[in-house]
Amino acid sequence: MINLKKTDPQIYELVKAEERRQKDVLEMIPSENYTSQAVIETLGTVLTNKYSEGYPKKRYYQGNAVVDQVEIIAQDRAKKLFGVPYVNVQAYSGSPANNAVMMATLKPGDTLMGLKLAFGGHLTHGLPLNVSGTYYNSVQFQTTKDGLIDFKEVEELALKHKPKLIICGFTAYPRVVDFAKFAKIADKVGAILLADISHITGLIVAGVHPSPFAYAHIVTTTTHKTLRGPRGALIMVTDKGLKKDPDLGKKIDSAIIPGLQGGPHDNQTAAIAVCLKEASTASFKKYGEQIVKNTKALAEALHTYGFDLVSGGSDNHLILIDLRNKGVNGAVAALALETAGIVANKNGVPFDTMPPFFPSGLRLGTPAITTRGMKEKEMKHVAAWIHHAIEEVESLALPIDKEERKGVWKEYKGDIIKNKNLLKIAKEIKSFCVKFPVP
Ligand code: DSN
Repeated sequence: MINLKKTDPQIYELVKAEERRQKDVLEMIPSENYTSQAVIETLGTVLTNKYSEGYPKKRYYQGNAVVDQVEIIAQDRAKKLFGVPYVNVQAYSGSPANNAVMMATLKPGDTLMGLKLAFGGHLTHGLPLNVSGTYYNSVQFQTTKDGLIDFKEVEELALKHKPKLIICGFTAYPRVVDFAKFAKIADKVGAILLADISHITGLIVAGVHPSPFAYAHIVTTTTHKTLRGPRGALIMVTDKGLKKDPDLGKKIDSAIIPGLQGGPHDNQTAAIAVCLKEASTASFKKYGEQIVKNTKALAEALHTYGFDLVSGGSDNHLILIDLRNKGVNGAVAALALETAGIVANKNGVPFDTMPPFFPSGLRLGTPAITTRGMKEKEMKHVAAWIHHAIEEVESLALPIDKEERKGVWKEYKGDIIKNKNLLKIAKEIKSFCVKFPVP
């Protein structure tokens, strides 16, 4: 980065600071990961200079002979890896990808169904504040008290509202997604089934999570979570999807451009191609398997410290802790953990009575620390650190009253970031992390 250092030392220093931060802490946000140096190099290439609206061999601008080859390689690798007949690699990220699917399959006012955000769904699965919940008639399902998809409710709602699109695949769901059950319901009402597998793509590639490709009509995924690529997304149409509507691929292409986007980010497309090559290796499969082993080991260890895990454990890469039995709010816990060198995120739990900024839970994931080479043995240390960090803040209960909470939270924040025991854990974690280099 010699040029960046010379031109803009301020940004250079910030990039270096972030590099150090990512090395020194346990990154445990389940949607984050460390991408390879090959992917990072690709993002910083001259491909960023090009405009290429349109699709390979059908562009609105000249000079795209090279970009065409890049995009075709990305498409072919995705088709091969996932066994699909159609893919669009241009969506800027997961939310635009899901928006494109809605634009391709629905008219404004049509009905879609998805899991409520507060129960582990995503913004784009029909949240009333999101475009998916304002332009379309969004019917939302939730989970049972145990945090499991309530298929009885899903079926009842589907039969009553006859949605044109049903979305499954979630962001804070620690259990296997039963794509076959969703497909049965979608087929019964003639709906298109969209599987948004963003969180679990790496696990599906590794064969440690059931695959949606025989069941869904459309599959979307971000490329930067367990798939470990650059930020970006894939929209795939399955054989079942093309059978239902042979024009589905064309409709998605048109929804991306001119519907929602302009020129694709060609450096990102190239980096997606690189990540797909990496994902087709034996070592990627091992990494995917290890994610699940690590999460199970972490869940078991947390359980022994009395943590209440939503659904009782995990089948995938993430754990959702209901902190109410510890008397600690998710916001307090997340800040305590960050101070201790463990980066996670506060999260709602099923039937949470607290607001999204002060939810009752904590979401933790193992993909990034698995990429660093940590295994089951290390998960025991991680659980112990989490336990000790939460113990430090067990006396810091947040008031229910909003105004009262504001003042108390400000005071707690100041105390937490200066807490000597938390800072001591951060030091231990920093030296522990040296043994597990980032890619
Ligand atoms: N923000 C992502 C996550 O953390 O799950 C979803 O888009």
